[in-house]
Parts: sequence; C-alpha cells; structure tokens
Amino acid sequence: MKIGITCYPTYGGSGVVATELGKALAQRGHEIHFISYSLPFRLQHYHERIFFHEVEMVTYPLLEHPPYAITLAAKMSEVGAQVGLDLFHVHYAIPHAVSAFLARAILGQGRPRIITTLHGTDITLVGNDRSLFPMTRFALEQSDGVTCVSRYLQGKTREVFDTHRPLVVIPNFVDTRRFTPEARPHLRDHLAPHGERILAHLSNFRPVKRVPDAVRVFAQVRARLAAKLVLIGDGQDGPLALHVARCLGVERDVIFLGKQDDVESLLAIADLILLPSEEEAFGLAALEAMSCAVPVVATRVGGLPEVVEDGKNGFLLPPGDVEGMARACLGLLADPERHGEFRTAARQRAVSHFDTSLIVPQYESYYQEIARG
Ligand code: GMT
Repeated sequence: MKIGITCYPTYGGSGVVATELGKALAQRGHEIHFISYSLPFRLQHYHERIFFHEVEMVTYPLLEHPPYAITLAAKMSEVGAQVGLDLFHVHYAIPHAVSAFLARAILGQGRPRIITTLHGTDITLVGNDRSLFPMTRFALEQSDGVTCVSRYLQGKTREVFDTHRPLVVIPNFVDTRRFTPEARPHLRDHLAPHGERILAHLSNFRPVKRVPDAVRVFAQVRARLAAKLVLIGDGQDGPLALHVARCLGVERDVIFLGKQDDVESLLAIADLILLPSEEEAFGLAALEAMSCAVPVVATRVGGLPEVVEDGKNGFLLPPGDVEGMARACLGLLADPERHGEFRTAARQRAVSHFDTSLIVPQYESYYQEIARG
C-alpha cells in the first residue's frame, strides 16, 4: 500500500510510534510518505521505500501564528494526488485528523482513507479543551478508522466524546532486537564510576510526567544506598527537576542528559526506571525499558497497568506516593534474586506481547479492512 503518515516529528511517544511503524511497514514492502514540518527524529538515516515531504511554514507579518493545520492539509492533498496514496494515517488527533479531513475533501473522491491513531493527551488534555472539543470530535467522526494505543484510552475516548463509533485498540510496540538487555559496561562505568545503582527516567518533562517526583523518589533511595539518577529527555519541567534535586541535596548524583537519540543504550544500563506520571495512555518509555530487562516503578494510571504487571516486572503506586515508590525501589534493589526475576519477566513481557512483529501486522490488517471500506 501507499501510506501517508503524519505525526509530530520531535521527541515524544506518538512521533516515535509513528516513525517506527513507518519503518516497519516499509520493511514489509509498503511505500511510506511522511508528511510533517520536519524530519521525524528517529528517521535520520535513509530507508528504502520511505519518503519525507516537508510542510513549509507560511510566514507573513499579519500571520502571527502560522496556519500549520492548513499548510499541512495542502501538503497532504498534494502528496496524495502526486503518489496516489491509499491511506492517510495520522498520529495525534489535533490538528492532524482535521488536516487529513481537509486534504481528502480537496482531493474530492472519498480517498485516501483516513486512519487516526489516538495517543493520549490528544484526548485527555488537548482535544478535551472546550475550544478544541467540537473539532476533535468532528475529526474522529470523519476518520474512516480510529485506533487507540490502550484499552484505557479507548474507554476514555468513548467517555469524553460520547461516541459510538468503533475504536480499535492496537497497542504500542518495541523492536526487542534493538532494545536489548545487552551489557554496555563502558557506559555504565562512565555514568556510575563507583558501581552505584542506576535509576533512569525518560520523558518529555511535561508537568503530566511529574518529573520532580522522580527526583524525590531518588533522594529517598540515595539516602540509603549509592545511586545515580539518569534523566533522559527535556522539556518544561527540566529546570524544576534540577531545582528539586538541589533542594534535596542530591544534585551531584542526578545526571541530566537532555534529549538523546540512543535511548536503548542508556536504558539498558539502568537497574530501574521511574515513571511517576499523573496520566499515561500507554507508557512507551516503560515498554522500551522492559525490553531492555529493566523493571518499572510507576503510577497505577491510564494504560500503564496494561503494560506493567504489578509485583511481577514492576510496581504500580498511586500518583504522588513518593514514599511508596522509594520503598518499592529499595526493596527490589536490596534483593538481587528478586531483581533478577523482575528483569527476566520484564523482558519476557515485552517480547511476548509487544514486539514489532506482533503489532505491525495488526495495523496492516486494519489498513486492509479500512481500504476495503
Ligand atoms: O506524553 C505526552 O505528553 C504526549 C504523547 C506523545 O505524543 O508523546 O504521549 C502519549 O503517547 C505515547 C505514545 O503512544 C504514550 O506512550 C504516552 O503514554 C502518551 N502520553 C500520555 O498519555 C501522557
């Protein structure tokens, strides 16, 4: 098939999923056209059958805010006509599903078909905002197919938009041959030169991720044993996280790496990953860590319980329960045998439930179903 994929190209789970999906589909013989304002960050190298179409921002003094949704729609219709796309697969409803609707209207033949994949905050925060609610709802109703990354998000979408349209759950996935437990002793020695335990956190550092809680949990762990906290990613709450680290006197043991491409190497050297989010439709960072055999200490919110099995490959606690999360970390780190069992179980779960080879065919079948109408 010829598939146009639109996503946010910067660091963020929805862009990662869209890019990895495009790469996997191209490997399976499909022709993939990414349409976005810049090259998705995990698409830096050349891949056969993958093309990138840049949406250029229109600037003019009158246009204080460049009308991205419209220029995106124009580019989508142009690519759709030029290459004869079968499908627009848009990731994150706002504004991508609206742009797809406009592009299809311009092309005027009910084609390409539109599939919208919902990722979380497009429903729980952004699309739920009163000013965007009617537009998000309209775009969902106009999509030929809608997928959600978890059962939780499926339920939430039904509840928020009071919609009866079919919503198919296709969970996120991970390339378990790339995200492996393979030892990287040099990297470990570099970040924890005295054999300290390594706790990691990976996110876009938005308030919903509660990154300062990760630092608070770490401070309690650090009070009992030698450890380092490796922060991967950056965003609004980066400075606040560092401030909390300073206030708690652990700043020397908090390593703020910022945005990184090679997350698989960094995750693989961690003993635990901390995800104290307020809300998480799926928790891709948890899955990527699990694939590297890293147990997860996270919050029992959203779709995380569909990924992490409490007491088996991680621990799930209420948001804000810093003491509980610190206790869970200390308990596991103090018991090497149990830690080893959790590591094995984490890897097994990623391989047996969420490997690329299990999930991408689900998208392919769905594409065929939608293309048949
Ligand atoms: O996390 C965000 O702030 C936005 C969003 C994104 O585009 O990265 O993340 C969502 O999509 C990911 C990929 O499907 C999910 O793994 C995340 O759980 C989800 N984030 C939230 O629901 C907060």
